[in-house]
Amino acid sequence: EHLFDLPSLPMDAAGLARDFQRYYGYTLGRDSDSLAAYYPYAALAITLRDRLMERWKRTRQAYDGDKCRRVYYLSLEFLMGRALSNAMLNLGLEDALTKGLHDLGVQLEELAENEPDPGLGNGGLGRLAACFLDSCATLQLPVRGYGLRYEYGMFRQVIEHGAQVEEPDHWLRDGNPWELERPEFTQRVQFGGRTERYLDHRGREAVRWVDTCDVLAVPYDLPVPGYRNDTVNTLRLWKAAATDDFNLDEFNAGSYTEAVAQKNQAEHITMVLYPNDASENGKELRLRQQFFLASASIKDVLRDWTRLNGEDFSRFAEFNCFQLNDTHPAVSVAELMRQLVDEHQLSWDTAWGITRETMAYTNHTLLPEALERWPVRLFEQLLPRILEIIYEINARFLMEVERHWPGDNERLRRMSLIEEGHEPQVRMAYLAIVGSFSVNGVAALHSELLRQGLFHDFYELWPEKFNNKTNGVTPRRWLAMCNPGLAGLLDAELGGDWMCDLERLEGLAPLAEDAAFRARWREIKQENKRRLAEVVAQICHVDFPLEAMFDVQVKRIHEYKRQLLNVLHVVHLYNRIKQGDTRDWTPRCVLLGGKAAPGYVMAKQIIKFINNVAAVVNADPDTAGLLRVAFVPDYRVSLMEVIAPGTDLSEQISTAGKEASGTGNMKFMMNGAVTIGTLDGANIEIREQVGADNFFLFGLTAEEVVATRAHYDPNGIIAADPALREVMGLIESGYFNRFEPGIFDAITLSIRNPHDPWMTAADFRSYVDTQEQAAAAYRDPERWWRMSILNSAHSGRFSSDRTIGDYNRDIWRLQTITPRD
Ligand code: DL6
Repeated sequence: EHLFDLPSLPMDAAGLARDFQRYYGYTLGRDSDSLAAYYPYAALAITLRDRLMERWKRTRQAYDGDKCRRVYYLSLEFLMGRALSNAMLNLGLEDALTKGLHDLGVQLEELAENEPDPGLGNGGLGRLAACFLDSCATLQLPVRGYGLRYEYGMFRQVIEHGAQVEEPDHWLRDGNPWELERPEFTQRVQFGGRTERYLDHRGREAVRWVDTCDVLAVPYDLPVPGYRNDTVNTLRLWKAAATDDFNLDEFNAGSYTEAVAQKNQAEHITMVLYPNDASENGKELRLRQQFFLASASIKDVLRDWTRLNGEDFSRFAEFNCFQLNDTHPAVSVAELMRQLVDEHQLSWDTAWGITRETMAYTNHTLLPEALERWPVRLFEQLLPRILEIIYEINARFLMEVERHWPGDNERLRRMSLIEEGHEPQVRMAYLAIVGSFSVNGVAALHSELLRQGLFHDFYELWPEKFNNKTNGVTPRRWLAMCNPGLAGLLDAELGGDWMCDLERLEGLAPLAEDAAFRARWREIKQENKRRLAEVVAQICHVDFPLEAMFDVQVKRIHEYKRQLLNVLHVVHLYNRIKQGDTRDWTPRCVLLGGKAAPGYVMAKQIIKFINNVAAVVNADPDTAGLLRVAFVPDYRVSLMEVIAPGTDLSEQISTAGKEASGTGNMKFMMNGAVTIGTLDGANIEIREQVGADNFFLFGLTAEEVVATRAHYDPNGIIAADPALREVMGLIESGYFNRFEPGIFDAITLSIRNPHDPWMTAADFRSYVDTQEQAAAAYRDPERWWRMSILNSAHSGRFSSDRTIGDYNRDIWRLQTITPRD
């Protein structure tokens, strides 16, 4: 028993400094000859991890002791960002550590910069998962994340001659001080093989999956601290490892190299994150990753269940809920069925009842190309038992459809989990819907479009399953941590703890009328702009004068997000400068950033186009003091932490009906940026909150986009609008690619294409006019800073604490659990 009785650790400056020194000198064995900046960071990380460790254990014990209902958030992506500052903030140790380290001659801020920024996600969906975990811990909800421990995260983006080049990101090279390997909870995951019928011990016909190639799933746990509340939840990431036995077989047969090759194949599963955010790419390895996550995580949960309850599953659904982050883990529906039926001998009906009461599915996209389908043939080879189960689910489901709509064969074909055709496919979204009790979209418009469009048949069958959960972001990272200047002001004006009750920002609204307060607000923004300008100067070698309006669009590069529309506006401004039309000019610094999926040719061309335009604009002396353009390479969480606080104008300009929600829009708003945007995703709710006067709205609505499609005539629009005609003329003349003829032809052709799904030309005029209004507002500082304050003031709704509260009220129904001493 004494073994488990740990003494409490000191939380004061001297005690922290002592531990830091000990880890640096003893545990890591470094001294003055070690020049690597990594080790001081690692020593501090261990110092903090120790402080989390006791709380982590107590949280686990509280959950076990209470035998409470729990949620498992299954996601192929968790884009956590750096852990150190977050742990420091949540433990309330910033001041003590700054002092303790200062006494040792170490600068905390510099040291924190040496933490790698783990990129285990593509963008919105992965970062949302991270914000959710933060909120769950802060709200003291028993939620565990399950994901994959990719050896290589999102690629590092380098820009060479204006074009994206991908470099591997070996983020684990120096180790990861935050993770705790837990080999004792290793699971075994099956692949391949065949199925076999047999009679079980009760003489009932049963199925087993045999002759499989197994892979081990080794868990690595990461602590997820709540904000100053002693709760530390867990993110469990699985690493693939070869089993010893199959190595041995090969080895004994004298095929050493083959044995090693098989080991490599097993370990490949968690080698790399697929860098596609909005298109499925059908690779076998990706399906392996999905099943690996599903199978290991469900086994982990069932192991825990049987440890406490034996083989009695009658109350399983009451105590467990799996939230599927998009369709990536949707194979979990079939895998839970398989484990319950084949491994725990439940009847089909009992197992199906449990599955349908435990699974909940979140959809994150309306783009048809992002909807996952897997070839039946691939399932047959890789997961033969899972395919049988999917067929059985489908057969029973189609009987239900038939009962509801007798004789409606067209509907049966539409709703089937199997898309027939020359290469039959499994429709993963339908599997997720059929197997879940809840289906949600991530913003009001998105959820409505799911009900009325993509999932309409299913909505007609089960209207009660469908609901909306508007996204949110954590105000700890996205305000308190990344914007210390503003956080200090909020502390002073609103009292502490606003970051746990973000609606309290409403208290800022009356202050927007106070000139002295506006002046302080402006000073803080200017300081944040200075920080951002420093980064831009350092990385992009472009000078951003602080009095200019900082106009920012950072997100994945995708045609539907319309970075092109932004660049057309830049070219228009440039053209005006060249024509001497600079009356009432607002100096502007346009910053863009984002990664293109490596196989997405058009997105890569857009990056090249942005960089070429930037080079021409910035090199032209006529633009001095009027216009600057920069593309910041390798956009990632830690960069956004500098970008959001330093932004004046937030660009949220997707084609209406295409962006499910957006979450960058919320980060900018919280930090006092004003949005220029379309009526898309959560923009609509942002505008509702802040009021139409404090939001620059432009463009077609989702309905108008659909209605315009049949008679869309971009060439007519271009011909009729002199400004757009000149912009297109300039680009088509090769002005931005003098020595690279033809490289932007695909771009201009796409804008001129009557079938352009993103309708860039259609929104150009209203975008340019609205940009002009934004520029005019910026020239009126009192008006601008009022708008800026009101944006922060009304951003409370977009705290992920509110979102998680909504999930919990409608879907999860968890009790809060407080760890005890
Ligand atoms: O819900 C998080 C985030 C939304 O804010 C974005 O609007 C949406 O594009 C993104 N979706 C994806 C695509 N994933 N899939 N499938 O990242 O989700």
